[in-house]
Order: sequence, then structure tokens, then C-alpha cells
Amino acid sequence: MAKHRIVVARRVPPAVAERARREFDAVLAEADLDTEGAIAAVAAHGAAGLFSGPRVRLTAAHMPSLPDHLKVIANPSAGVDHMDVAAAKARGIVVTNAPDVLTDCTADLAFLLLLNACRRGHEYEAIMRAGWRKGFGMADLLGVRPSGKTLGIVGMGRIGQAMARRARGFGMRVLYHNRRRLAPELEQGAEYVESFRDLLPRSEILSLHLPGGEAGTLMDAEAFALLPKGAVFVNTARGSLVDEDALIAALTSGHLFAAGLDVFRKEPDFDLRFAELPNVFLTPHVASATTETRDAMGFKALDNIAAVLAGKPPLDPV
Ligand code: 8YV
Repeated sequence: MAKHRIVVARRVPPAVAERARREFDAVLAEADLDTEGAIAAVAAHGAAGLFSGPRVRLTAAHMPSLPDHLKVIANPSAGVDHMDVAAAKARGIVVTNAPDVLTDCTADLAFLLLLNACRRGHEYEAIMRAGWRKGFGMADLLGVRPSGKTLGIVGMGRIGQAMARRARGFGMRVLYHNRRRLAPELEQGAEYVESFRDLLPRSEILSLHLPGGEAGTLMDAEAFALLPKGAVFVNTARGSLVDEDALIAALTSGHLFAAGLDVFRKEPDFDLRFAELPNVFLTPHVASATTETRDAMGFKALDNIAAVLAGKPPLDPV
């Protein structure tokens, strides 16, 4: 049987490219395509499947320009806030994502940010790379001890739960806010706080684990002000959840001790004021960036495309 024609609109790891070529008649982009580039490639190659990415921002206005031969858009990410899923479905196109496989890596990176923010990772490293050679007194360069602190988790899905498990290993008390309370066996010993506003004053460290999009700007000036003085803020979810002016003000005034950030309102050209702040630990949206996880995310997208083009239900419908 002839292989299905697909467009892979992103540069992918070698193992994913190899599988795409083996199992499909795959057109692989040499650089990440943007929205227009992806639509043009799908049309030019008569593709039935699109392996998409965050630069392909398909809005409702783009739907009429998608050709009828396109049956499935597979996102190798958990988040799908870069596209209008309802509009694509209304156009008769199946949309899938890649949950589960990036849970542990995202929680690991959130913890890396948490520890570096609490323990001044950026400043210590900068001192070493500048050659050190200067004594620091007993009262100098002191961080915040994570163990014994209360961590507030906003969004207790798979990643939030994985974060709670890690926090317990570090001797932290964990609170969480979620649309619904979880079944006790999923709570990881964390305490449910029904109101987001009530969670904030109790969270010495706050970490976001909810999808972007619908939640809007959750962390505004009022929300940051409700955190206790000296709190630490961690974001591996989405930059759209945060009013960055308010965050910078809270970090500059000393209301927040520090922040650890992997995601920004604008990416990759993030607000460079963050880079000037010593009390921020920054990473370039890399929570899922390990070989194991990126391979698994790519394979999931290919598995979803294969299922749909074989006339079967998708494995991860959105
Ligand atoms: C990135 C992510 O999208 O899965 C998500 O929602 O934010 C990340 O994994 C990454 O660029 C992978 O495509």
C-alpha cells in the first residue's frame, strides 16, 4: 500500500525523522515552518497529515485555506494554545497532542528552576565563571531553604502531580488549586485549596502547571501582592498566564525573593529586562528538551497521524 503523504513542519530529532521517513511519504522541513509556510507545504505536497509546532498558529481565519486532503494535525506538545482546535475540528480535521510523555521532564525542569531560584543558582554560577577569588562572609549570598517550605501548585494535572511528588521528596508541604479536587489517590498527599486567591498567601513557593489560553493572565499585580513577602515563583507552563510587568515589579521591589522561568509572553524574543535581574533563573522553553522525551513526543505525533490515516480513532484527541 502506498505510504501516506505528511508534512513535518518542524525540525525533529534524528530518530523521529527516521521513523517519519520509514512509515510515511514524509516531507521534512529543514527549519521550523510558520503558519503560512505550513499551509503552503500541506497544499503543495497534497499532505493528509501535518506534524505541527508552536510556530504554526492556526486561527479560525486560516481554516478555509487548509486543503480538504488534510485529515489530521498532530501536535508533538501537550499544549495546543497555539491553534484554534475548535475551528479545526469544525473543518473536519482531527487534532491531537502529546500528553504523558513530557510529564516527568517538565516537573524535573520546574524543580530545577525552583532549586536555582531558592538557592541563587544564577548568581553562584556567575561568580564561579568570573573566577571567584573573593571571600564571602557567613551572612553573604544567602538563599532560601526549600525543605520545610509550603509549595503551592496551580493546576494539578499530570505535571502538577509529578511536581507534588518531587516536592514531597524534598520535605515540602504541598497545597494545590485545581478546577476540581482530585481523588485522594491522585493528590500525592497535597492539600486542596478551593480558591486560587486563598492559595496565594499560603504559598511560600508557587509553581504554575496549568494550560495557557483560557486561563488568561492569572498572575497579575494583585496575585503577586497576595504571595507572602520573600516568595519564590516558578513557571514552566505558559508566559500568557503572567503579567510580566507585575512580575518584574515584584522581583525588583523585593516582594518576591526570586523566580525561575522557562516560559515567556513573547518567545523567543523574551523581555530582556528579565536578563538584568540577578534573582531570576532563566531557561529558554526547554522543559521537554531531553532526547528521550523529545523522541517520545515526536513518536506520539506520528502514532496519532498513523491511526487517523488508517481510519482508526486518534490516540490523543484534543
Ligand atoms: C514545547 C510545550 O511545545 O508540550 C508543550 O506544551 O510547551 C513544549 O513541550 C516544545 O517546543 C515541544 O514542541
